Amino acid sequence: MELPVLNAAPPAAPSGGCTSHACGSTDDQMGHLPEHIRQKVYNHPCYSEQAHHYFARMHVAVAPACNIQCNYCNRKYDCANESRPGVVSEVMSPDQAVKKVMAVAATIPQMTVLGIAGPGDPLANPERTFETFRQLSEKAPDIKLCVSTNGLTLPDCVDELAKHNIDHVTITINCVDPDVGAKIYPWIFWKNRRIRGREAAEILIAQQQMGLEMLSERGILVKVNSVMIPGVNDAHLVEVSKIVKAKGAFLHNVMPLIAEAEHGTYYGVMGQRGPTHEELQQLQDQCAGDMNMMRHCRQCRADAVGLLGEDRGQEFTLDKIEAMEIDYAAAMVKRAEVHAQIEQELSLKQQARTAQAELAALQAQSPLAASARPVLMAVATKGGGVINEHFGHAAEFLIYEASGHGVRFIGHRKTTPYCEGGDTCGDGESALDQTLRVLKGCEVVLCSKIGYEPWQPLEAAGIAPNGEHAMEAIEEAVAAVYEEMRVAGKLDLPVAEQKVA
Ligand code: CLF
Ligand code: SF4
Repeated sequence: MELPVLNAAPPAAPSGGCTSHACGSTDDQMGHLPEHIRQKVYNHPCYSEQAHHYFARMHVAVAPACNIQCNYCNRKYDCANESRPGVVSEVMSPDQAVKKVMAVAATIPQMTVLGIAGPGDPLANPERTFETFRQLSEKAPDIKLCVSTNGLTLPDCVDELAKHNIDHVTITINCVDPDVGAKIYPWIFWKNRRIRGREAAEILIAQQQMGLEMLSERGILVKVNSVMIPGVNDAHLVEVSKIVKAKGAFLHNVMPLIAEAEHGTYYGVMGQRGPTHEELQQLQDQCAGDMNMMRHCRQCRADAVGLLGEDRGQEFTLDKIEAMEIDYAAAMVKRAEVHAQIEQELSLKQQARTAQAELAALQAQSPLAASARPVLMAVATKGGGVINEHFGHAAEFLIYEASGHGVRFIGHRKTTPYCEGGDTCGDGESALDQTLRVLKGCEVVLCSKIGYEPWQPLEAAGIAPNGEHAMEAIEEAVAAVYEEMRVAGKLDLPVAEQKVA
């Protein structure tokens, strides 16, 4: 059977390259990337911020075992190096996993990437992990394959990874100093022995670094995940960023520690706190001087399905998959058509972004830029790069910073949807109160619609609700609102804070 070839051309590189200070996001640097690397990232929702609005990923939970212990992990849950702690995925066999992937790919043509990320460490389960990859590279060659690991056995697996055309590998590297590592990893299981303390961290770090170098030599793209643990490795992660970049890592994803006592992890029980939104952004900005930073990670489940931030797993339970008839050759034709449409849209968006970046570069040189303060805006979206979500239905908001230098994406914040939250949630906090707390620091919230009721509390909290840019491209709408604020004189900095342009 001859399989159709996907439209392989990624959106054309912008001619001007990156001219705004938003450099540091993968997309703004796409124009500088060699063609073979652009091919690998343009439709990978984790490696390209822009792609995550359009393309979906899925995980299959085929890897139950782990060979190390992290202080933020409890083995009852998914590997917290990629997933939110407290989330449990059901383990499946490689055969079941392959069937599921083909069912999802046929149903959600935007799904471009299959990742194995748990529930334990994929490379501590090499037979199950590689059997899944082997079958998929044969049966569904239009799907990119991706894996995430703690790195302990990575050097032994590099040849096998290359053999199955696995182009994207994530290594969780929380430290390069064994004294820091000893505070994060109580033990590792290595050469049939449990090794503890500093010696364990030393071995783990050496294996991670060796694995990173070996992958870079083979041209496999490496993303490094780091869990930010305040007081343990936060001050150290800028150094980690420098080192992994020098060794060829493509992207750095600094994720917040989530430690709750009810998860039963060492850090949770000991009351180790996670970082605030501000602390996380500050560290990401510091690391961005040295590396491309990922800021749109959703800490997915080991069985996640759909766009980042959505979970369509319930549509693909084993009984439902059993009942599906899948004609994968026909599905590939459909997938190729959908991908071509998205690529066309991305290409147009890229041209608009380039024009916007050039304008922002000009504006940045004007005295206005020096006297206008940056503003954080929250955006409700269901994907597609447009403002298309009702305020009351949003389970998360994307956060953008607008300034005289342009618009940049800085992260996302989760909440309980206002319309589904009832009167209270959690420890008595109402859904609206929770959203107000989550949006702290933002001055505008952009959504497709907003009811009368939350309007006044938002304004009282200093957040202007705005439903006037429904279905518009996010970055253009944020820039337009910022310009309106500037014209209305809402952006003037106190004289003492104005820089000389
Ligand atoms: Fe999965 Fe990870 Fe591959 Fe993406 S997730 S294995 S690189 S396909 Fe992505 Fe999810 Fe963050 Fe991971 S948003 S947790 S970074
Ligand atoms: Fe848990 Fe993942 Fe760490 Fe293993 S590598 S202990 S599964 S967080």
